Amino acid sequence: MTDSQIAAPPTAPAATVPASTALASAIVDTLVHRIGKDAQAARPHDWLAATIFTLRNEIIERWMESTKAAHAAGAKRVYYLSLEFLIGRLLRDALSNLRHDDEVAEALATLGVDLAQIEEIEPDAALGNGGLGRLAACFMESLASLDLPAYGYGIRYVNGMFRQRLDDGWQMELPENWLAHGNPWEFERRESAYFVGFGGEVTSAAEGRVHWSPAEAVEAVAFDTPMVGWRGKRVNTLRLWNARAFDPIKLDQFNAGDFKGALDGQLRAETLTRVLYPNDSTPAGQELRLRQEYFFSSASIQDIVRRHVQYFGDIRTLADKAAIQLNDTHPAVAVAELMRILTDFHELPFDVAWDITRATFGYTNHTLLPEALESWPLPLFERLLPRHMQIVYAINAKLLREASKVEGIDGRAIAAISLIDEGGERRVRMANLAFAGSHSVNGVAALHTELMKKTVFADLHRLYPDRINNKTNGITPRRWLQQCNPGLTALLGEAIGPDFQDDAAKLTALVPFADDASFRERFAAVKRSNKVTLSTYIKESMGLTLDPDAIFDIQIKRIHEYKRQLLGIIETVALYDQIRSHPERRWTPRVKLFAGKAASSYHNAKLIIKLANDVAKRINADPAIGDLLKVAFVPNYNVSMAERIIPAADLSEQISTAGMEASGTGNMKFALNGALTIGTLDGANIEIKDHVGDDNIFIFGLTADEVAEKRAGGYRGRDVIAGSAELAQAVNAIASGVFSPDDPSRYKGLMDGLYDHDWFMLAADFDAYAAAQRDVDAKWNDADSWGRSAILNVANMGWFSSDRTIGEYAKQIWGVM
Ligand code: GPK
Repeated sequence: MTDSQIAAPPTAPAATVPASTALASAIVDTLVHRIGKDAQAARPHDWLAATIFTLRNEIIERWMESTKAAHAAGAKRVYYLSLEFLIGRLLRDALSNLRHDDEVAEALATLGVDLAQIEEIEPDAALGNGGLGRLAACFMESLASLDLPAYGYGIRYVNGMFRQRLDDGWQMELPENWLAHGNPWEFERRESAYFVGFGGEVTSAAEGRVHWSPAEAVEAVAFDTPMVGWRGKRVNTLRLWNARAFDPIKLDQFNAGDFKGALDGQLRAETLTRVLYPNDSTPAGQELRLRQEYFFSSASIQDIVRRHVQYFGDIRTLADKAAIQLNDTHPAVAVAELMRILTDFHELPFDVAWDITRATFGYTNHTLLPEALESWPLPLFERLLPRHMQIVYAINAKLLREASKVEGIDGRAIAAISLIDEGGERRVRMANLAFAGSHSVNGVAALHTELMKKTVFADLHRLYPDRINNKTNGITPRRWLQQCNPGLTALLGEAIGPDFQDDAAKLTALVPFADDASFRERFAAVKRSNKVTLSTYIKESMGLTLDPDAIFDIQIKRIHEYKRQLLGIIETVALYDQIRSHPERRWTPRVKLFAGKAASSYHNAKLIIKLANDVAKRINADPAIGDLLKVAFVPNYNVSMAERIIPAADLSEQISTAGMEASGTGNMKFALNGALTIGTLDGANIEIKDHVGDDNIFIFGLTADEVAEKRAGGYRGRDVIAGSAELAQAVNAIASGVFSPDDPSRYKGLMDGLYDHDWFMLAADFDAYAAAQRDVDAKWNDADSWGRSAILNVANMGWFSSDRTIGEYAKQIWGVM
């Protein structure tokens, strides 16, 4: 055999049509027949829709296969109930997971269309506020990637998270209409519709049976979105409910000339799924919110029960075939809803129903903030859900009977365990209901889980000592490394091969490269190139020029006092003052970026946004500072913005008051992309430190225990501020209007708060934080040391893949692996 014989391919390639050409004609065909436009008339949105519809065909086939396979295997299914899914864009995710990105880019290029450009116009599906909602989205992706049959259940909000505009530095909230151009990803399932009732009364019938006749009802209609796993291995369903009136128009009223009244029911129903409450870590407390919670919980439980009975026949085996996870307490009423269906419809005895319910549910807690614990005024709960109120009482009676038998549980503990808060206005405690109704209750990072046992759930934990467990959060490395940082992904592939894409734990193969000078150079070049890309965006969108060789120091997350954006701003002001006072010193150039939304009713959070903007305005315009310090507050932070910013970060700010951030997940995204963390011993920062190593992270400040001690010991910010010249100078400058000459007293109250209570221990941590920042400068100026640490961060962050997290849930809570 000759060489030329070996080399010759068996078929002549010239005759076959390249895949991209076939794909291009498929896209044009979709454009013409589905969108109704030809290539000449098509606008970018039309190309986007045509591309998605074309890709969808393959997704649908895999989707059906996945569903059939689970059915044929009689598999147990996972149901993730969440009032929030912060999905972001789907096109790049689906293309990348199906490994079609290059092919589609090529096909579109032959049509004169730039894939990157049409990816940019896809709206973010922002059906969530922050970390909790994004976690749900990462979990959906990992469930599919691990080939686990799973459904996400939530609400199809017409208006998701608001769009943030800054007017002279003040946050303005504008509605975000993500459905304006239609949503090519969703499938309306008119056949999957359920009756959801509210109000009315409960009557007793024969043989102790009860009958609830609701005063009003809406129909819940399913909209399904495919969730594509890595390599398209599996496609799961995200099922979002839309509310619809049964009787969309009252014709008699309409004919009588009452047009508005005729459409009342429709409007009332639609209002239910119209908007996401833009609160993060604080309950909304309004009746509409409780209606939303019950609406989606009821529809989801009905759907789950229907599927189980259809596939398996016997309702008593529900817990063997269904694991329902409650994402925080927002769906906790599902516990009472399942009890209602098991007892009122399937006529199971109460105790049997209770055993099934507890075996089916798991509950995840996401915060210890006492103000965030959801509870509903009892009269409201009873008026809206009279049958559920009875069930809650019955569960409570059983719970308190059990509790009273346990040694060491006294009257105080009983009151704390009770599902009803009897102190003052009586309220239904949703966290206690979720805890009692679940076989597993988990926290989201090791410290958080320990604090759950010691604080909010101390008494329930004494009653059920085996129930609380930890599942440290994770992030999907597909979106948060491969898709958002193609440069780094390619470099990693060259160094360690492609295996890390299938198993993020394999990133540890990168460890030896930290000591390879030429690799460090290439790694630094990728980071620099990402910084240039971000700088271009900031220049175009905000008109601000950034120096890509400065440290990119970034704090992006919801604005919350406990997250301490204010600490970052005050330290910026202190640094500004130092540079001005000592221009002769060799300062390390920095870019400080902030971004995040504030709940519309959160006064201090909005004031902190304004302060960041005021500080930026003054510093950026100061000729004495030049390029040494630039500050920007980037408007309208969302998932897509995070994907743009995180790959360009050098320094990740994770500076919450210790004990207050349950986990954090942004912290994981930054470290995975090679940023070093400056942070407190809080949430998952602790575990990040354990993984990346003490030399590769900047830890500062009080521990959670020390914070608790200080709070108990009459700590006063005033005393600390008096003892720190730098801090006093910065606080006084802000308080006296240096940054707000148009309204000198604007920040007086905010700064007074630091003197008077300083609940978040900003003053207490300031000096340690400022010192850590100077350590950052020193390390930055030793490029080898910085580069080594950055690489070791990437190498050791694989454990924080949401595949690992979901694997733990699957084995230890759901029993599906
Ligand atoms: C916690 F309680 C809540 C909430 O209402 N919203 C929310 O995003 C976050 N969270 C925590 O604050 C983060 O520490 C955590 O990483 C995230 O949930 C996911 O668990």
